[in-house]
Amino acid sequence: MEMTMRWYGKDHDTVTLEQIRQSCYVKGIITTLYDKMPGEVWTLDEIMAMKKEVEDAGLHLAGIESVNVSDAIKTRTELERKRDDGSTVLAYSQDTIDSMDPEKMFDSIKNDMNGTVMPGWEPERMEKVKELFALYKDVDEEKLFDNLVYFLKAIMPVCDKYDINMAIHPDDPSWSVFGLPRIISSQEKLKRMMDAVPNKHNGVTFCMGSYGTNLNNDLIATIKMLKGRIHFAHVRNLRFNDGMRDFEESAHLSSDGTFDMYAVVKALYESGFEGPIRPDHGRMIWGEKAMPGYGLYDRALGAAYICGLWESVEKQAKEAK
Ligand SMILES: [Mn+2]
Repeated sequence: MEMTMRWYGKDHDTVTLEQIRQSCYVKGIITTLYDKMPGEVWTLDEIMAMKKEVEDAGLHLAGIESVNVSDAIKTRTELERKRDDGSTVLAYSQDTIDSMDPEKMFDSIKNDMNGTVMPGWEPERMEKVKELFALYKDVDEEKLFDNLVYFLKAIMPVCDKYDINMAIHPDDPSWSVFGLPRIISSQEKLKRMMDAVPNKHNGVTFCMGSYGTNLNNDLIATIKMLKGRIHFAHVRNLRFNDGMRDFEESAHLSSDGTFDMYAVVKALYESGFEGPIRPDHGRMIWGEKAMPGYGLYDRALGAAYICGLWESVEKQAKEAK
């Protein structure tokens, strides 16, 4: 595996490539062309410039996240929930969602961004949310699934030719919010998608923080089922409070959250996973001011922890031979 960190580009991110490199644990960068609108063509020059910028900083361009094929919206209801130790975390509460209309939620999120703008959440785009909901009014799960399969089948010849791995990110959270359809949210639904386009280049991003939002999803069984089809992993813990639908993104450490991080890293290793891993969102600690979830310090701690787990799992497997 290659340890990576998501980077929002020098115009958006508070973290620099130089800082990421100095973490020592992180060797790869996950980024994208952030100013591209859905459907806009990426020129070869733009792609090569992005690659060069990362390589000039002594790092490797490990993957693209995300390609803007849709106005995907991610939902956390609080961006700065305070914990006892003074750190802040991203958190989600279904009660909050149920009592809110989407537009108000976007307003409250806008005020909570530490002055940063998260790509995809620009005010101009948020103003289009109404149109987006209207667009999805007649799209149910079956229709969305058919559209996805059509898209994947159409791009597979190009993926085969250039050996490009597609890695769809799961719905987050793994249940329907605001009545929008959810099709990548459980082991069963994942299997259906993998079987519909049975090509190894049609793979998934194993995002613990998303599949894990539904405690009925068995993370280890899902990793085993997806053997050979996981091309990217977001490895992160969650802590559930008060039932199943209120959680916060805890520290990566197993003992701080609900999941056994060792078991997940071990399952990834045993499935033959060789792709990039990123620590995903971090808490905001040590007074850092950054895009919620994307500060440097706690993600660096997460990267170090996951590298430690990986080394341990790998050495134990080799010793057992
Ligand atoms: Mn994720």
